[in-house]
Amino acid sequence: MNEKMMNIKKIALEELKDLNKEADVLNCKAKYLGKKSELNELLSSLKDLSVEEKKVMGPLLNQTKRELEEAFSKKIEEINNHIDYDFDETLPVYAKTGSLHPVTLVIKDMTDILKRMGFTVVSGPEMEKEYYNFEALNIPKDHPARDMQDTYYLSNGDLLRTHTSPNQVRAMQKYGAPLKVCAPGRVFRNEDMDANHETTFFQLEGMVIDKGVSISNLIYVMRSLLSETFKKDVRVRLRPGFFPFTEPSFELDCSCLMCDGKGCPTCKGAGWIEFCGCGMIHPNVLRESGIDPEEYTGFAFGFGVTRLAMMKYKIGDIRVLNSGDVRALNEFEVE
Ligand code: FA5
Repeated sequence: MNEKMMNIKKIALEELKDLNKEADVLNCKAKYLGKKSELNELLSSLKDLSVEEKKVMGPLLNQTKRELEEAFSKKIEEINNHIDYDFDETLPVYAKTGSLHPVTLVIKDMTDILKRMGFTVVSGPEMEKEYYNFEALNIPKDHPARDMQDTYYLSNGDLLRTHTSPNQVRAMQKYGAPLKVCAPGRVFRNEDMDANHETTFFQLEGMVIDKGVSISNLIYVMRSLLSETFKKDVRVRLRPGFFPFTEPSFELDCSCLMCDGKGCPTCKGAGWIEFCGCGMIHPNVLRESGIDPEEYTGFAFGFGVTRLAMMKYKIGDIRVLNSGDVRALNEFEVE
């Protein structure tokens, strides 16, 4: 029996060696390991052996079966890793060409509009120092305002920026006053996700510092920016807000374009979507960055660009934008 078993193994492995198609390997496997295979017959005839013989042959037959199974699996894996594709290079390509992401398009539109107004585009790191994200923005350690934005801290003591406002400080310290800059970028917050909250989203920061800058300048820039971005009139409302780095502070809401302000799951029934925080730059922030608040004033704003993209392209759930699902993103009419 032992000799027969060794012989079966030898022939099976020889035959397997020359195969290069998965179907052939499977046929070969059925031949040598299937129900009607010689090896299976040997296994069935174990019952006729004496107890002593069974003790020897049983494990040997099972081991041979396992070894052959492994050899067949290995061969199939090898074949699948080396598939030669036949290409017909003359066939026409019907694949859809790529398109820009809705958020990318909104950022491009908004920065183009701001550039026409004389703003310079600047940027800063996504991994940020606490100093730029908080301290220099008039949010010292243990200030309750730190809880407004749940922060991802890094093991080296830095953090993932929770907003694009650190760019205000970096720009003021680099360029001084007068200043007119905008800074789009990705930000991160450890928040619960829902239809209009993500943990990773985009903001667009803007700031203007000069002599005699006032709230009316802020309102003018915001209004022009929004009407040009949406290419139509959108209903907005400004309400008092609180940010430690601006005084006075405001929040700007846009009438929900998914439901025309009637209330829907996207705006959670409110009819309004919060778009932006803004205000006049706090004197402490100007001073910290070496600008004299007696001489200069300024305004700053931070738009939630991902929410703007939702409204512009009528995307009811913010999570779709980060899903990376091309089929979902292709559904939106993006010019
Ligand atoms: C800020 O982040 C301030 N830095 C904005 C600012 C800049 C104020 C300059 C004053 C001067 P806030 O946390 O409200 O503010 O976020 C700004 C906008 O980002 C919101 O209005 C909203 O449109 C968007 N936003 C906030 N949290 C989320 C989130 N989890 N998912 C998607 N968008 C969000």
